[in-house]
Amino acid sequence: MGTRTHPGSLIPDIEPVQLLEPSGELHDSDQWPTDLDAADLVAMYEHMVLTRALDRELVNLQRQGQLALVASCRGQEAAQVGSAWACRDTDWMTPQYRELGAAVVRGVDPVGIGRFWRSTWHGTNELLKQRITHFSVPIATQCLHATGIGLGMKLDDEDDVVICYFGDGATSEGDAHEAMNFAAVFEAPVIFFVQNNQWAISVPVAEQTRSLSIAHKAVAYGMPGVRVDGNDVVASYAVTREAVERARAGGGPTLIEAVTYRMEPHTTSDDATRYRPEGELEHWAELDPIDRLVKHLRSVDAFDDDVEKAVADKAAAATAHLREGIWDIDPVDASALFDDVYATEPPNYAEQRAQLAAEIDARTGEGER
Ligand SMILES: Cc1ncc(C[n+]2csc(CCOP(=O)(O)OP(=O)(O)O)c2C)c(N)n1
Repeated sequence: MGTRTHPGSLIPDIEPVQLLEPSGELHDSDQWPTDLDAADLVAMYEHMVLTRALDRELVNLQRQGQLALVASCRGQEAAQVGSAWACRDTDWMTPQYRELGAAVVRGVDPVGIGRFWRSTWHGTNELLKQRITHFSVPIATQCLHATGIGLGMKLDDEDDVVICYFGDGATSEGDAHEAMNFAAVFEAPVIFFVQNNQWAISVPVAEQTRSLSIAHKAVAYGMPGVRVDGNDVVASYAVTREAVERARAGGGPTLIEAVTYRMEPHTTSDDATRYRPEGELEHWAELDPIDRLVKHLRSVDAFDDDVEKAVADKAAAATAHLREGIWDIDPVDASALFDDVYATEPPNYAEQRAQLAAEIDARTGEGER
């Protein structure tokens, strides 16, 4: 441990890696091998469409009063699907709250995500079975979890890795810096995958940092940093795969900045017209990640009406399952708040549990907890 790499060799290109052009043309690259055939690309298309359909359904359900809040990932499907595609099912994911696409690749039941946005007490507990930690609303706390999990796996001689998702806004939190510094020093197998979607609620990325890019911050930690076109699913996959392979082989962490755009407001509670400059949405709509992949698939005769319909049918079935699942969510006992926090509960827990129960009973009447 402790070998230092010359900073000059770590400085990332400011121009993001792009393999799939907005025109749909796909380039080979010696530096970023892709090993994806047409069937893989159709499968990635399917997961991106599934993500977009579920995302829209979540927003609709929120509008109908079924969910408390939703943070849409529309526009970020390529960054999420491509990066998650580079991982295997035993690798850990530590998401922020906008990572529906990564979860879809892992094959999670979307009803679990619906439960989270419905604000039932268990949040995204069920995702832990699939090695996805809770959707994290306190931004950047998940970065510390990622480094801790990664370091633990390294000490146990496991060769799984952690992909840590966070946003450009989260890079301003101390937790993100501590996590990246610690991971680099101890060569923890973590991929820090920042989706730079241009905005942290109403704060533009230009007001978030004076760095040339977010990827450039990697130089100071002594780890490789890469900027990638986050609307290019092939490049997102390729650069993440390279980082995953390095981490799995004991080469430590990587910082990836996926340059993308949040097409919806920050959440369903936000009014983006208050801060989004005129024309910005239209500019990014031209770079839509799904349209781009479709252009390519058409150009290699891997896409037609039948493919489109088959995928649309699967997406319709998945959204119907989500909608039905939302109705079936049982109310949860509020005292579950205390479960799964400590292996051995501290003595004041029983007292606090009883206090909460008494307060709820006083407000709602016995039995309505
Ligand atoms: C620790 C903490 N501080 C502040 C907030 C309030 N907050 C919620 S979302 C957000 C911006 C996050 O921006 P970014 O990380 O870029 O993610 P995005 O929402 O754009 O995906 C902030 C500051 C929070 N949730 N947690």
